[in-house]
Amino acid sequence: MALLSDMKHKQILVLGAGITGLSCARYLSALGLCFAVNDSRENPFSGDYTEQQFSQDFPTASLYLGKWQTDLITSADIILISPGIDSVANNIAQYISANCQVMGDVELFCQLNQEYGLEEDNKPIDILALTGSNGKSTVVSLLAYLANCLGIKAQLGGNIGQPVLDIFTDKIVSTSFSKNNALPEFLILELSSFQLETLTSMKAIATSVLNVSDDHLDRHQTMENYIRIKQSIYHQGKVAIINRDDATTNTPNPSQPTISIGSDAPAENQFGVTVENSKAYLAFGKQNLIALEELPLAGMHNALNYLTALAFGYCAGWSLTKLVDNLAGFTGLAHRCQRIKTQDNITWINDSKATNVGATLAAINGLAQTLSSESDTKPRLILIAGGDGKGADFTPLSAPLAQYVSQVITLGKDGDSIANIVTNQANVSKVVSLQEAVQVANAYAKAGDVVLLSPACASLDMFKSFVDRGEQFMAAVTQLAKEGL
Ligand code: UMA
Ligand code: ADP
Repeated sequence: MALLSDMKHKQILVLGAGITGLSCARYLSALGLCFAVNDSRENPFSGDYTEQQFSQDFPTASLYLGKWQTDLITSADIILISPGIDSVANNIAQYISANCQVMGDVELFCQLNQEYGLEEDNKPIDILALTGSNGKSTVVSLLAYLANCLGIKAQLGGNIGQPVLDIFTDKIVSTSFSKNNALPEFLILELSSFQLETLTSMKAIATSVLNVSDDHLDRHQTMENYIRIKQSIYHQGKVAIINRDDATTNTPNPSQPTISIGSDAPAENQFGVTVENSKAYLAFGKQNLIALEELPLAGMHNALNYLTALAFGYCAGWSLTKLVDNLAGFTGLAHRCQRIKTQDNITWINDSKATNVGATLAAINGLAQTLSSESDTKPRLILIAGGDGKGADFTPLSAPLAQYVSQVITLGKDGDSIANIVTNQANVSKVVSLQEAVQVANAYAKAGDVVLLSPACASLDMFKSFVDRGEQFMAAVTQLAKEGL
């Protein structure tokens, strides 16, 4: 019980009082440990959670808000740092002592998982972990859905918004009431590059980098650094599931057992896509598994998402036949290319979760088969984009915008940067709000056209979150319907 028993004698500091920080507080408090929580913002809590509520929930904790407490940072033995906090950019790295253990919540979870696993009657929770610039939430949710269909006790955790330490907290809290609260057999873990930066001890059954495209370069500085952080997931798992279409998803360890997925026909024991009599199938080796047209999530990027989920299930020892039988039951997540309204035969698509260029490219390419900006008979695509670009280069969007998009409506902090890469400036409209963007799109659209909100940017310059942005978009479209515009 090295870490657990050790923690009782250590000064523990939780940095950040968001979802992660509060989950750390819940865990430490359930163990009865003393700790401090420090957040640089005056009011970091969301909803109606207050400082008073915090004191009631965590009587053994001290809370410091409004600035970094450098003295606490200097004297801490263990710092649990939230993923959104860049210790260098926040000028706190310099105060951390050389003997201090700095870890993220997932690192603490993984170390504890090994320790709990050594206890009598226990075994560590098996971990299936993935990262990538896009598709993480879709794949982990699909995988959790499939596990549930197969009767396997699996839990989702990580960047998807469910902090992993809650799994142990629930167990500690509930054993006082019931002895039957078994831990899940599998943890299906979504990891961001931020979480990977503080993670070294995960021992997963399988890990994957789904894809890598320009994202979070404001924090990671260069693509090389971002790719290196993403690939660090492979050092912490047995099998590497790689994407043949994207060389940056390769494992840096050439002798690691590898399964690949890709949009081409697969070799033996690999996953891919085959075409027979003009019909495309998901395939495993020579075996066609299911026709793509039978699956609800469209586009080649979603075919790769399906294949990755199958590859993880395969590595976990789940029945491939049963996995395939249940694939079509998963209908996708909100705010990811979600069709929300067809009014006057105009289709509105909410892809608010497209917070980087790669996701917007996938959305445009997915729609491209049915669209053409050159023909009057085919539907036209109108794109609403912009927000906080996080230092990204938008030029990869230039060619698809010219080829497939009739009108680009831009907004937000980096809206002008997107507008600048549009070849024909007559096809650009600049607006100041999402409501105005919807009005402008509606005025432009004709029957049969598609209006796509796929911002290629984070939302935080104008909205609380991508969910808030997506909901405001849907509300604005619904308002149009009410007004009969
Ligand atoms: N804080 C500071 N100073 C800073 C930055 C943050 O004091 O410079 C404080 C904030 O006031 C806040 C706390 O730190 O109170 C927030 O910590 P956080 O930003 O790490 O956010 P959490 O609420 O703990 O949520 C985090 C992830 N957020 C980020 O990585 C930015 C959530 O991913 C994740 O769901 C959650 O942990 C549970 O694991 C969100 C995200 O946007 C969805 N992720 C990025 C992405 O998907 O692209 C990486
Ligand atoms: P993440 O959790 O990595 O942000 P999501 O599943 O939430 O991924 O999807 C984010 C955005 O990326 C959405 O716009 C979605 O349509 C798009 N997307 C989903 N899967 C892929 C993929 N494999 N490649 C590129 N874009 C994708």
